Amino acid sequence: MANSIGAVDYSTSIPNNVDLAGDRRVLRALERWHPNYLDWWKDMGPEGFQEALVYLRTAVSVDREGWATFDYVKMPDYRWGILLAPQEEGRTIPFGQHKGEPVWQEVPGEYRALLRRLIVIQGDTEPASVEQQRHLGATAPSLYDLRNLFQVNVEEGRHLWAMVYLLQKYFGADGREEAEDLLRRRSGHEDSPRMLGAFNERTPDWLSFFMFTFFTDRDGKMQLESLAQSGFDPLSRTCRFMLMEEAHHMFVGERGVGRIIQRTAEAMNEAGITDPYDVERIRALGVIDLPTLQRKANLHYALTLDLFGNELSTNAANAFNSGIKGRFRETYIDDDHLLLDATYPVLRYQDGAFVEVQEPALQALNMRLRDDYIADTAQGIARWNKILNDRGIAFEITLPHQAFHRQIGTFAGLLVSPTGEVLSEAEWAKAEGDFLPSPADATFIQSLMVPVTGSGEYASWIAPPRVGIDNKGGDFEYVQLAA
Ligand code: BYC
Ligand code: FE
Ligand code: FE
Repeated sequence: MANSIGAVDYSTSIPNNVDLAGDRRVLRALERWHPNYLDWWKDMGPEGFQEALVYLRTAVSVDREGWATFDYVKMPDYRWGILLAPQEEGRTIPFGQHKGEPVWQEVPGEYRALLRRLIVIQGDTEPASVEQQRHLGATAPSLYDLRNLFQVNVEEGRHLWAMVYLLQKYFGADGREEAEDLLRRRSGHEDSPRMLGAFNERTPDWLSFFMFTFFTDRDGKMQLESLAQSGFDPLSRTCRFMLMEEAHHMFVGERGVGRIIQRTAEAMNEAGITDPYDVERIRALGVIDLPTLQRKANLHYALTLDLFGNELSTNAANAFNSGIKGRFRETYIDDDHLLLDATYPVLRYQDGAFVEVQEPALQALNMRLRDDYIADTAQGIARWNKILNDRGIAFEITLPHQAFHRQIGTFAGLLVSPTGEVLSEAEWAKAEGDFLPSPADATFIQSLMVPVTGSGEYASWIAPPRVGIDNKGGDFEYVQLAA
């Protein structure tokens, strides 16, 4: 039995700390869903490598200390479990019209539809990212990176389980249907695509993968932090545990790009190249030039900003007012947590200029979360730039203007350069290749995507990590490829 705090019951087919053994209805529903999940994993999960032994982290506890163990596992044998952060005694709803009331352990009837929709959207992104990344194993730059890819993949799979548990436990028959649909939609599919834009884009190469985990998994962090504030306690507890795994995903992205930047800087210095725009000579060194990295960053940043929805949103206002979705670090914010009279500055394009307009704060919650995201992202970008600065390379990665290349919200339809000039169609067409990855960039990056599978070997375009995973070295055999 899972009775000590944090302990997870591994005796049942589905590891959990929610006493599934004592909840036959939900256990049976999940056991029925499980084979469909495995079918999905085999069809849409990592291509190849299903027989390989991967040195994976598995969550075995929800205690902050020592919550995971590492061991060689075949991915289909990964123990996808249902883990909720421990219940906090006496927790009250931290915001909205029910502020101060005890949190809900059951779904409040009047908010059922709203809650279900948010859980489904969150759930939909998790398998989508696995689908987007499924071809990358074939071109991994090292066994270390291959292992990190698969770690991210199995944990995104577990995040799907986390949302499916909530649907099966709290939403009865329609929850069961939603759980099936989460396995039915496909990233980029013409007829049944994933729900949000960025999750239908391709992740064609490892640079895209690292950019995605840096930029888009960070949207995951922001959204999960907001849902972790929820007055619906099971959602809050679920998200709090997911966030412990999420940190690794962003680490993979930040350090992945960081190691690429490092390698490029070192190769430039060794070859005596000081001009970062001397692209042909830099590419000839087998490394990725910095302007190409900037264009990739531009693309992933813009796609990710779209995930915050419209700047002004009644959905967001309702979710906050009803205590379902809070703000980033809600409990640390010093205000009334009701926002009925508050305003918030929202960026707009008006009369030929970008201006901030004060809007009702409740309506502007998507904008606020996007601002928090931008600040969080900027810290990672600063660490990338330090790598360049430390090696004397005169180049700075920058975040493009918020209106650049947007498809959702008030800037959709505007043609805006990364530095924030509004362009004509002709100007855009002429400069697009400087702003966004071009077909030529894609061809060049693809030319570098050759697998490197020897222990301790790394592709020409990426530096080895300073330290490995679980205190192992960079030359540890992180994946034992099947004979
Ligand atoms: N693409 O009122 P609005 C992660 C829709 S990532 C397509 O502004 P709202 C992860 C919108 O649904 C985190 N459609 O919307 C990362 C709405 O449709 P309906 C995922 C879009 O609700 C990496 C309509 O436009 N979690 O975990 O205020 C790897 C009106 O918009 C998009 C969440 O997002 C778009 N980009 O805000 C793995 C949290 N944007 O209802 C995993 C849950 C908007 O009128 N979701 N629309 O038919 C939410 O909180 C909100 O649904 C959103 C949208 C913030 C996404
Ligand atoms: Fe996730
Ligand atoms: Fe993630």
